[in-house]
Amino acid sequence: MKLLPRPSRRTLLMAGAVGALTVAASAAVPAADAQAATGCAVTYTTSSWSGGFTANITIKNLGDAVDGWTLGFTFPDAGQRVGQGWSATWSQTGTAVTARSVSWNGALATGASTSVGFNGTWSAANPAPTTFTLNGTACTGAATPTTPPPGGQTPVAVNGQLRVCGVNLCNQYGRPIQLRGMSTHGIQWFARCYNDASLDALADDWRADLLRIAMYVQEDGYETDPAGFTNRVNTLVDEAEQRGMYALIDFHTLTPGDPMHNLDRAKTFFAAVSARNAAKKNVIYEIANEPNGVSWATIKSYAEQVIPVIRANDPDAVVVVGTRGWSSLGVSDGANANEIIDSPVNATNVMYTFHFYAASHRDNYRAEVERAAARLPLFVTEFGTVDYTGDGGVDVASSNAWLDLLDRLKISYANWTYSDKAEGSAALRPGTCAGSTYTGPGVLTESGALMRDRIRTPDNFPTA
Ligand code: IDC
Repeated sequence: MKLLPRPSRRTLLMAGAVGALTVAASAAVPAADAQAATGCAVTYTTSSWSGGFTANITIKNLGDAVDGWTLGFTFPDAGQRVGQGWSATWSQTGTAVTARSVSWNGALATGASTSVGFNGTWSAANPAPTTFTLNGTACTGAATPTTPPPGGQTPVAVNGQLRVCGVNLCNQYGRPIQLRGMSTHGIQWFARCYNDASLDALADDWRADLLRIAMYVQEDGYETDPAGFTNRVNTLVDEAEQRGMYALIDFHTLTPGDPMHNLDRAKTFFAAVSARNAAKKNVIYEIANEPNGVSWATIKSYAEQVIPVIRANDPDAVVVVGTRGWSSLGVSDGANANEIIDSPVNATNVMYTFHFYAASHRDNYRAEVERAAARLPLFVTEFGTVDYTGDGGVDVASSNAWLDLLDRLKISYANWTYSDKAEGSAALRPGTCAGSTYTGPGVLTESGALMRDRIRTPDNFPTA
């Protein structure tokens, strides 16, 4: 697991429930999550008679606490059947048997046991099953050891508090770095995709440095429940921190495109998240996803009103400012980066957003990014391997041209999206988030496979 020894999840969340908005700590605890350390021991005893038997099974959880469990095993003989069962919901397909926890025995603390059983029938023979699994982990009697990340340290442990130096994002040693990671889809729609198992996969299997938390403001997002969405964002900041990943808090304005429409909401939201997360080193603030139909002067004015709210609480955090024409540096509006270069935001430690969709935005956009990158600190907080609708086929050649450019210029990026939406930009195949497996063959789309290959290459962060 890509994590250091950490305090318990519950303690962290309770400690974090402060700030301008009061939130219920209990609401921040995700339900039914798979845990980092897994392990279990099972005893299976039977009393049998001709054609029938009773099985009593004791399950001991040797891993982290679980909230909801599934026990699996396979009957050795084709004639063995589960009949009436108790203390679990039983099902059988062929010789494979599954028992799911019920409401009163789903929560199993580390070291805790619970007993279940059933009456069954047999024909030729009635041998005991040899292998059991709990939430997918084989019950070998030992907790699965957590493996340190490659190199032994997480991205946040190596790089610490970030700041802008010149046109670069720099780490605690003042050296330029590039963060590579994934964006959530809208957390109002895809909350099920962000759980312990999926975030472990992002940190450990993808070796991502960064999780962008896309909190839409409209479209059933923040404006419908400010306290609830603030709480959800804070929880994901903690989840990223526990895994040593940076968290990019995205105030996902999109429609309407004028960020001033959401100025008051932005002030309220950023006051809350900056107060609550001020002491953390892993937080970056993205104050307006994609301004559109609006001038750079208006975006700049918005930024100069929101940034002081953040700085009042969290003076040293990096802030990323959206740009004209859906964060195209103005190119999609027929302009270019000169308007920003000529009139930058009046604040320090600020970067500018550039977004692209590889099948829609090609050479002329790449040329402008390369030109602007010599003058402005840029952060690609969102991009797709597909077209600007977020759907369609992956443009492999254009995606690789973009990623090669960003790598060369050390421009940080987050790919849209780490979700299982049925659209080309999603990294996970549809249905993935209904299960508990986020690694291995079968979970990634074409876009996901391409992005994982790019993101998991070694970072080689400078340490001096
Ligand atoms: C798209 C999603 C799509 C969703 C739509 C609704 O991919 O599933 O229905 O938003 O808002 C952006 C935006 C981002 C878009 C994405 C693809 O920041 O919200 O997501 N995109 O259209 N800018 C350019 C493309």
